[in-house]
Amino acid sequence: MTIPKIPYRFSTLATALLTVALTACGSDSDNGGGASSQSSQSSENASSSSTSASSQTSASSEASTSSEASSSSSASSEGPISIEPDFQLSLLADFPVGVAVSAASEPYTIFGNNAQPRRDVIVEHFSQLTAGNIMKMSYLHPEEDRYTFDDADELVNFAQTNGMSVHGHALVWHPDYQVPNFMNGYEGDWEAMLTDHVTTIVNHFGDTVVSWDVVNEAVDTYSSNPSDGWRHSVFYNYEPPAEGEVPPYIEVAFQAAHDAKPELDLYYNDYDNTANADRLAKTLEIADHLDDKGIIDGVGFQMHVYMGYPSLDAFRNAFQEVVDRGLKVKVTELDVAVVNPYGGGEPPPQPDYDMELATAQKVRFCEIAEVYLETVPAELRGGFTVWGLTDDESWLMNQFENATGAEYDDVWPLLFNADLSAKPALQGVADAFNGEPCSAE
Ligand code: 9MR
Repeated sequence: MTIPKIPYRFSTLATALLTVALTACGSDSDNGGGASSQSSQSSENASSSSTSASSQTSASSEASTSSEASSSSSASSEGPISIEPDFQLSLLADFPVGVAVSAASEPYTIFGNNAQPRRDVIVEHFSQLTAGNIMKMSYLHPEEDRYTFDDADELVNFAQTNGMSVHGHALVWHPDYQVPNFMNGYEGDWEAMLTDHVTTIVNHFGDTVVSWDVVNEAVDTYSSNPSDGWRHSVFYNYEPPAEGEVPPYIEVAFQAAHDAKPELDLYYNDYDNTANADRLAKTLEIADHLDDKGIIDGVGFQMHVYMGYPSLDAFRNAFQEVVDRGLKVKVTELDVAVVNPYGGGEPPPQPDYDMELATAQKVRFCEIAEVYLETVPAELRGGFTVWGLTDDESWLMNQFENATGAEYDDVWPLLFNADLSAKPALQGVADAFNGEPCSAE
């Protein structure tokens, strides 16, 4: 059942919001950051995620939801820098506008007793949900003969009830804490096993999940281990590819998903495939191989990016490569950290998230969305998704600390403050969706 989106209302939050007049400030977007920053970011991706994954399961949802109310992501003692939007973001776009959410008993779960305000904001501004965690392999398929769908079903039902779709993430992903134990060193018929995994999950959700990251992060051009540019994961090791070939497990997974539900949109998803030429080339190698077989619909660009890096031209170029192939482009995990700890040398100190920075970030979000709209024709727009709702729930603070040792209380990468008020960045995305110039005004 699809319930139409409700008209704009924000009264529950209105009194808490401080409407601000944005001061003029230029954009950092094209100042560059350097490939090395992206390299370090990416090679650390999996290890830090491990930490956050385990910490997530140990905290209670009640603790997290109550802390939401008391913590503020703004450096200002006068409260967070916020706007009072007179729009619903998703109604400004004719493609999915998504947000990654926590569910079940995770911190920041949208199902906590105190999470109604969080749910309200999500329903207000987004038309698609991605499960940040609970639809990964080990959650859905912990043992070879056992699938656990209850938590994901709750999320999918919530989305449906509120007129939102769900993007599935992710059918095949390598980190060892996400891979079900039985898949490690699997000694049986791995093709049949992986086909069963994909088929069972895709069939379970049917059309309630409209698109999938079928394979996530199969490329590894950073670690010194693989010289072929492929991640030597448990899946790769089932059957390493012949030289110059794409690892066979990727095609097996896509073929199974396609055979199960040919009408769904099937994506290959990866990070650092905008500015990093090697990673983009490998991504396109996968896309071309699957496209020749007619079993891929698009490429997902995670886009964990910074204020000044990558450049807008890098985004444009990467999107264009996919568009030129007639495939869809989906921004799957966007966040824009206001500090880049990988820029070389000592990680910079935590900045003051002041009006100038909030405004620059507004422009940056706007420009990214604008490039998406300018480069990707309407029929190839798979969607535009941010990786979390509020700044305080972002994975990045853990990531940066684990990767560099630098501690940041906040890096302000998302569209909403910890108290659920909207940031100027939300206005930036809205400006782009409305076809208005990206402006600091
Ligand atoms: O944000 C997610 C974090 O909460 C989890 O602990 C982690 C491990 O499951 O995964 C994070 O999400 C990752 C996504 O699934 C794939 N791209 C990179 C994301 C950030 O690490």
